[in-house]
Formats: sequence, C-alpha cells, structure tokens
Amino acid sequence: MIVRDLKDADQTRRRVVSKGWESTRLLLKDDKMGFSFHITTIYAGAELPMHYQNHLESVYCISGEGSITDKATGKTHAVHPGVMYALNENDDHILRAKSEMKMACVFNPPLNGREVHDDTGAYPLEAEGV
Ligand code: 9YT
Repeated sequence: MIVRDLKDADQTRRRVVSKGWESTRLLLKDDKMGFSFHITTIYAGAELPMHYQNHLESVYCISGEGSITDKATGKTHAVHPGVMYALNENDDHILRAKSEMKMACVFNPPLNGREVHDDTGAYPLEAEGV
C-alpha cells in the first residue's frame, strides 16, 4: 500500500511550479499504478493553452471557478466544484481560472515527475523523475 500526505509531498520535488499553475504529483510512473495522480493549483487569472498529445488526462475540480474551451468545437464549459472533464481525445484546450482552482488530475500514461509543458502545450513521454 502507498500512503502519502499532500502536506509532506509539497515539501519535496513532487511539487512542480510553472507559469500559472503548480502541481504536486502524489503518484508517478515509479509507483507502477499505470497512471499518475496529482493535486494541481491553477492560479487566479491564469489562461493555459494545453494539448496533451502524449497523454490522456481527467480532471476533477475541488474548489475555485473557471472554464475550459475545447478548441476543436469552440465550446466553452464552466468549471466549478463537482465538475470533471476528461481529455479522452487528447483534446487541444484552454483552461481559464477566474479564481484559484484546486484540481485532482489523473494522467495515463503516468508522468515521471518533473514534466512541464513544451511549446505545443504537451508533456514529453520521457522526463526527469523526482
Ligand atoms: C489542470 C491541468 O491540466 N493543469 C496543468 C498541470 C497538470 N494537471 C499537472 O501536471 O499536474
């Protein structure tokens, strides 16, 4: 069994800080679960174009308010506590945070640990571990 406390993980290299967001990666590839699991904070006012071409991601909003735009359809969906979205088609999207948002995120395949977005909004398949 694996048990980790977010407060402890926040003090380690599991916490990755980037432009407009930070994410603490509670489960990673090394844990051999077949997915990674993260608690992500999107800072208030952030507008994040993302396109995970190498990963499927699902996201559950724990707190905060914002929106997600599906670039393929142009449709914008409200994101608030209780809303889940799944990028089941590696969807190109823009996430906007009206207020700070806390999100629980799952990635398949799992992240290694230190991934941040490249110029296309994707994460590479091979990145440094924690
Ligand atoms: C919600 C979202 O995709 N934010 C970007 C960070 C990502 N979830 C991560 O690396 O944990």
